[in-house]
Amino acid sequence: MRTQVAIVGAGPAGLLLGALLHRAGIDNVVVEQRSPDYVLGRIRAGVLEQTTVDLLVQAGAGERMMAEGLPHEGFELAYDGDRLRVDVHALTGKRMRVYGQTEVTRDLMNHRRAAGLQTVYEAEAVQPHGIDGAHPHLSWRHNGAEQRLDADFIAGCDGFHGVCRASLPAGAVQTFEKVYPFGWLGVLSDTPPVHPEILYGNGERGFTLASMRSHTRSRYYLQCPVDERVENWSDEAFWAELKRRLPPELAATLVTGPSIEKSIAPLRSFVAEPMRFGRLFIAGDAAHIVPPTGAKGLNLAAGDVGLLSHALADFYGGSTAGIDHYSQRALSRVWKAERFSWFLTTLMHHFPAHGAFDNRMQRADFDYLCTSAAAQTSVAENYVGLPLEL
Ligand code: RFL
Ligand code: PHB
Repeated sequence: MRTQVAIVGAGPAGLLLGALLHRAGIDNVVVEQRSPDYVLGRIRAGVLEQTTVDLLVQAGAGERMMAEGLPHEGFELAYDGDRLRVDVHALTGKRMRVYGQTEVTRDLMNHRRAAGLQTVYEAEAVQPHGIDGAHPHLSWRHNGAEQRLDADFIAGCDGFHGVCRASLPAGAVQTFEKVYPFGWLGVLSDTPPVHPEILYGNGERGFTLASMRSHTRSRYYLQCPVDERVENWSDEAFWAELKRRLPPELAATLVTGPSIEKSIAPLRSFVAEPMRFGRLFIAGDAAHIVPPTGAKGLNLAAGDVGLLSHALADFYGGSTAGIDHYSQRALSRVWKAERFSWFLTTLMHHFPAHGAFDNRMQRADFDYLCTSAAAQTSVAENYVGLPLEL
């Protein structure tokens, strides 16, 4: 088999890259280790930045998102009972859109099928080869048979635990990491959201997040110890703790019901540099992880593949400038999103090791935000997403 770009991973990064390349007339094949149902079963992101929305529309996969996604013009921060609404639209002229990662993935899968593009699911032992030369290829096993895909380039969109970054020679990549001393326990339920906008709360009992997928489906999170087990949390226990952490006026109106998904995610910041090695590019969670506070992970993945699709289109148009600058351009955006996610995580969580001084610093940060238009504008422009400079 031969193609122009071999894409490893059928998450949002891989599928969006495939759709954008197809739009640019560049042939591609996606190779994924899991089944389509497994990929669709992962409940993750919910908030799309303007840039991600624009890329999905450009890719030709944005129709349902534009019809069903909920436009959001602001969000709230609550700190020990005090509430601040950040009016993102008034401060930046832009808006977010609430639309689940599952739906983004489903739309991109359907788009790929309708366009007749090839996707290999349940590929075992995927391995990139020859990235130092001009003729790289991928190998894998499918139903016991060895398979090979020759390509001009390989795009590693295979997530944090993927094979592409892991297969690079030691010393070729520098990594930066911070692990936070807590995780997020998340619940999805078919109940109306407690608040029309996304609300991040911090207080004595720790962080909480009230989000949604639609007017009838809620998504809530609670900060929990890093070694917490989901089996320890009945639905009743979750709702009771959420009520204690929400501002009392919201807790009083909370509608509860059975959970349809419950899981725990650890929080980490991670960056691998550079994002290109010869004929291999890495993009999305394969190259970087942000803690979910600030909703940057999926959006960064979309930004990376937006840059990469332009770089590859330039290459096939006769210029190597785009691929030569991909890593540096992507990382410049990535580090700013890392900074913002770390800032919002630090502001909105209870840190077990913090002393009285750190707690006063946190409170001062929140008070400053409440009283400074400049500080609110900075938060708003980062939350809605920094522009993609192509
Ligand atoms: P993915 O989604 O992990 O997809 C990678 C794909 O590669 C496959 N794969 C392989 N395929 C072949 N061979 C191998 N050896 C392979 N190894 C792996 C995997 O099976 C998978 O299908 O990475 P991608 O595409 O880079 O997308 C990144 C996003 O999924 C991630 O950043 C977000 O989900 C993060 N995130 C959020 N991001 C936002 O922008 N907004 C949010 O509101 C938001 N909320 C969240 C989140 C992540 C969370 N968790 C669980 C980590 C909330 C949570 C709780
Ligand atoms: C979500 O709805 O899952 C969500 C919203 C905002 C975040 C993270 C996750 O910052």
